[in-house]
Amino acid sequence: MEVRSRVVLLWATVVALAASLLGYLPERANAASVSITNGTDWLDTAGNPILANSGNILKVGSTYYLYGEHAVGGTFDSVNVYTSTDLKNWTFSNAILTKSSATELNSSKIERPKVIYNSSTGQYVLWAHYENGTDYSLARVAVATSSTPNGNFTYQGSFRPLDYESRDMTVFVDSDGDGYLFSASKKNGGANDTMAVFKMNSSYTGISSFVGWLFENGYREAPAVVKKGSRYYLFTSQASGWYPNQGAYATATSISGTWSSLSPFGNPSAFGSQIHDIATIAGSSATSYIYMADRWNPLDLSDHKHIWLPLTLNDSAGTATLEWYSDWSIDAASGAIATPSLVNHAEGKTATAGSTASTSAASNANDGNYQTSWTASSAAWPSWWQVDFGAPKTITEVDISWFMYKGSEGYYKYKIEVSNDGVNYSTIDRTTNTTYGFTTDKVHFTARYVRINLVNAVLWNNPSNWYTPTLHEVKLLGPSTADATGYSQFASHNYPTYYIRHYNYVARIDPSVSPVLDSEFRVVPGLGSSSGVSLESINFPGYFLRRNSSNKIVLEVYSDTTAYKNDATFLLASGWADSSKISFQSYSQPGYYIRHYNYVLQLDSVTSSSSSTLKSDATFQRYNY
Ligand SMILES: [Ca+2]
Repeated sequence: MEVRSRVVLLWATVVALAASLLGYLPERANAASVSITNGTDWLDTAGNPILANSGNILKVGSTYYLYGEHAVGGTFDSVNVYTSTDLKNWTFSNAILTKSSATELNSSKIERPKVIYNSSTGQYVLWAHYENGTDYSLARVAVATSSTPNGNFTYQGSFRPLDYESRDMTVFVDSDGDGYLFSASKKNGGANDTMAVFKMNSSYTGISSFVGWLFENGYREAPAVVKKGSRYYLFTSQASGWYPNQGAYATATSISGTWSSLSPFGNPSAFGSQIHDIATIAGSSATSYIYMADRWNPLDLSDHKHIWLPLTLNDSAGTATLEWYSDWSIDAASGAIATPSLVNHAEGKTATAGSTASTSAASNANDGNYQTSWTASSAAWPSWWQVDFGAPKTITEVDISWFMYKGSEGYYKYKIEVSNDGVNYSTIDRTTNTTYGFTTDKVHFTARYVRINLVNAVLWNNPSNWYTPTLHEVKLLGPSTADATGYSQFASHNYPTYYIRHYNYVARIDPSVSPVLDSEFRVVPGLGSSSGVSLESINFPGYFLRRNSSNKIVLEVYSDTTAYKNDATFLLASGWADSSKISFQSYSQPGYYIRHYNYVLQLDSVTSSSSSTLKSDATFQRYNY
């Protein structure tokens, strides 16, 4: 028993260590847990893109069915269904409705498809927003049915519910079996001005009654409904075309109301997404809720991303909270969710800015509140905002919530500037950004100061940028413990007054290095493997020494790729020429070591039979500070 408990303890330690290296809380380490990664292109189990936009998830037995639409050139192609048992690995099952399923689907729009199950008829019923192929004038719903969740659905036609306009919509089956339709409708003369709620007939194939209006003249769209306990939550977006905006929700204890007023959730762009459903995952130990959303690219509608985030519904307060996680995990069997244990090192630290409007302090951009913002004193560009951690922190992700004006949306060209001394800054160039509302950058640096340089904003409808530089929130995420806080220098074995330094992004050895910062490096855990180390420049934080394709050693900004990380990782060995010193073996080129040649650092194969000159050239004395 004693031995067994020690083994268990050891294994628990290994799991906890592995989990902490991955940035996840060690609790709920479970083989069935899968990671959900946002902002990437999701592929099915055959390696093809998951073509299922703005749909929903239905569970039948132990299988999850993911439904969604696929459009080609802006017109309807198919509603597709994928199956999974773990909510991550999706296998294409069928195109349940296609443009060939009915004449009126040949040239049409089918948006926001939702499939529900009617237990009294045993039928699966698909509802969707239907339009002709050219404009949004019809404002109808379409209905199709099937006796299986992934069969070829039989088209039942399209109609306006009780003759009301119906554009963005969702359907909801209450716990008593009653079905409802929520639609962006028209009450006072404007398209989508007011949301309408309808009760379905008992077979869910039509509408039996009008329930009521919601958010009069609020121009809400993208409805999604979930029920927890006795409370209903209705999530919506604003109407702003394909641009993201501030999501908001209302609650009620009866579908007929009274509904609360709207409260915001997430950041001012709903993290660059538009909601389409809330999935309820009822597991063996927990019931969890997944915010399912589309990240549309207004510049290229064929470029679409699935955004799934854990949604927190607070029973006692009746509130909903949505936070961004680039990666998180869920166990479909238990229902348990795990989120990264990353720390927002920016929050509450000393913030300054190039200029500040009187009521919009720099500290508003790192107060943890997405609604408050720092604003510059004038519309002059560029501008900057900076935070001082007070000590070096390791940052692996930069999440920025940007200001946008509805109807005149803009994306930002920016630079992330990083410094250890507040004097010398390195640059992570993001002036190529075209993502609206919310940006998330995978980075890796250890430094004390981070400055966001707001270079320009590009407004889709205006060649001149009239925005005033504004940041709602800057989150600088990283592990609680920094990679390293000191630095090292490395002297050549055979030229002891010559030190490894970078010069014009090339690594070499020189005497009397000026500035001396060029010869100072943080020795941090290897980016590609913790069995090795990586060397991060002190005056160019976020830039590491790496081998390039010519086996030269260069200084290059971190890139979140396996190739970069492996090429920037070196295994420390006892020195070839002096075992009290060190040699650096390339992690990606085993058997190759850093050596100087004509004062420039490169990789060469070194073995015990190598010449003494080569061994000397590949040996260095390390000094720690
Ligand atoms: Ca804020």
